Amino acid sequence: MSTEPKLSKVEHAKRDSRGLRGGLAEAVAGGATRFVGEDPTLLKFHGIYEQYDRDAREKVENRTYNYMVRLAIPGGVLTADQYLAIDRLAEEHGGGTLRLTTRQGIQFHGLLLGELKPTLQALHRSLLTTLAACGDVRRNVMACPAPLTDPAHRTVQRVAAEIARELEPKSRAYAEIWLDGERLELSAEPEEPFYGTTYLPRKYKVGVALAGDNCIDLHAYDAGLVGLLGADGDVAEWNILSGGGLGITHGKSDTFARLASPIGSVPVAWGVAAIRAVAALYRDHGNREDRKHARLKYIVESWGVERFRQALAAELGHPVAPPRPVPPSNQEDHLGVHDQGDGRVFLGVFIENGRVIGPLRSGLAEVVRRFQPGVRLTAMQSLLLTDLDRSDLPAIQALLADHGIATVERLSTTRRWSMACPALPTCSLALTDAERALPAAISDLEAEFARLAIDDVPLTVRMTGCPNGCARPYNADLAFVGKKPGAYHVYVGGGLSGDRLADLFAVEVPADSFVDTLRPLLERYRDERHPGEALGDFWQRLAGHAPRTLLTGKEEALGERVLGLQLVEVAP
Ligand code: SRM
Ligand code: SF4
Repeated sequence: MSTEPKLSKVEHAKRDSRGLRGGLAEAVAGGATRFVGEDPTLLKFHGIYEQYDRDAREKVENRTYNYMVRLAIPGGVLTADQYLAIDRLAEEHGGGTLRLTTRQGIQFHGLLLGELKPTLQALHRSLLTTLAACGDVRRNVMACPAPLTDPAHRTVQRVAAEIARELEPKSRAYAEIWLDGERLELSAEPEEPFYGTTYLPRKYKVGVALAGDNCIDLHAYDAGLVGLLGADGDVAEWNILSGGGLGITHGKSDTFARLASPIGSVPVAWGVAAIRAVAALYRDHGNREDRKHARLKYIVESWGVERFRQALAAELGHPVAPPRPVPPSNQEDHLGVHDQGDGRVFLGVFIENGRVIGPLRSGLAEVVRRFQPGVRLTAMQSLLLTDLDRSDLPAIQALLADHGIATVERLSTTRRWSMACPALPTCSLALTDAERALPAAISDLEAEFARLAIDDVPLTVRMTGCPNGCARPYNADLAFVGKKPGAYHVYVGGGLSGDRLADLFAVEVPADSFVDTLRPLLERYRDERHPGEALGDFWQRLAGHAPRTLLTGKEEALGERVLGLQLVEVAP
């Protein structure tokens, strides 16, 4: 009997794709209206997803397919010209809307097949790419977007860009299919010396942060670097994190959300190589039979930290010391006005659920056109206008106000740190709404938080249309995860530090019952919280168990049980 693993269908599709080419060029050149066979799978490596309008509820044979296009923007850094080019494309091909993502990327929705090539060409002319924004490769590399001029922040941005380059796919298929063979640096190297013909087992998400500052929510990713500062104020060493990931399947106890573990530490010069070495371990040891268990987190969980550290050191060819202790981290959202450190300021603008549309879109474009700021995307779906003269702020703020764009001072604590994924009608995996449902749910929560006078402490509220975790619900103070049309599992107990997972609080709660379901907890929070204690911290104290780093798809809902208990005082 053969002992060869039975590779998943996607593994065959990658291997047989001739370097991600498949039949994509023929479909584009031949004026097809949709891609067929394995081509939609290959398309993802080019940053494109096939979708259809789920609101139309059409039978499969009647569906019109359209395409979501995702940009990978390392560290979320754009020039004014690049932002304006993206804005123009949103008008021409994206149905008048842009979507800022939870990983400092941007998406267009609803393109027809014939619009893909002109869109990718226009992006390329602006030095932007969709290559590897999706697919079984390193995804958009994240880093703190604040344009602070101290050496450590500059290092973090530089290293994110280096990792992005180091692990960029080398296949020339993207240039051939979409850019008529043109490429910024047309390479004579063999294709994919690192990835090989089957790439990685699944996506590989990476971020670069500084100790104490986790604005990119690093614990949710496959791998990350946490910079530890030396005496000169620059990064001297990196802690390496590995094995984070949030996707679970409802009802399946063998799928889990997991926070990344601190694996070890290396000198600053070894950071990029360490992330490449983690990718190599993943490439060589990941599960290629069952895509539900193929993320790196399943390897780290089964090997344990010690074995993973040893394997990493061997792959890297350099010792990996145990991880250094780091201070507790916070997630700065960078909204409002801040000094950059070079005499200029930046302004963080809240974008609800990342959706840039209508007057918000035209207002932002006008500010960018007139004042030519840099634009940086946050990991919370918002954006920063950078390199501004302080004297221009009143005019910029007046222009934003004219377009109805709220200043940070006017946001409630409930809305300010909220995020939802796109879900319906574009996402083919959505079980229910998220982006369209969260604003109303936040309004209900805002009213209840104000009534109970508990609206003074920041908290993260997140919603997704399914358990895949795209808006990172499982490490939020409060989260709603779609279970079926109109109903959500409710989770409580994460927080702004992003370094612990929530508990399942209640199951299948209709959106209009969130407040009623949460009221007993919120009333106890009002009566028993410590000064400044966030809702997630309070829940942890109430539940009295060790903070979770693992959350499976099949958990007991703890709401009623915990609320029936006496408050447990946990030593600080
Ligand atoms: Fe995601 C799949 C949207 C961040 C976990 N994600 C999808 C797809 C492409 C649906 C699909 O496969 O057909 C969604 C497209 C919806 C649409 O209509 O636009 C989608 N994910 C998003 C975005 C746009 C959500 C947002 O509100 O911004 C984010 C794009 C980021 C980017 O610029 O690259 C996005 N996705 C995430 C995150 C959060 C993060 O990485 O910070 C996660 C959880 C972390 C993780 O990866 O574990 C996440 N997305 C998933 C998963 C579950 C993966 C798993 O290991 O189980 C899927 C499903 C899959 O891959 O099979 C998925
Ligand atoms: Fe789609 Fe689910 Fe991701 Fe939301 S969490 S975008 S519904 S895959």
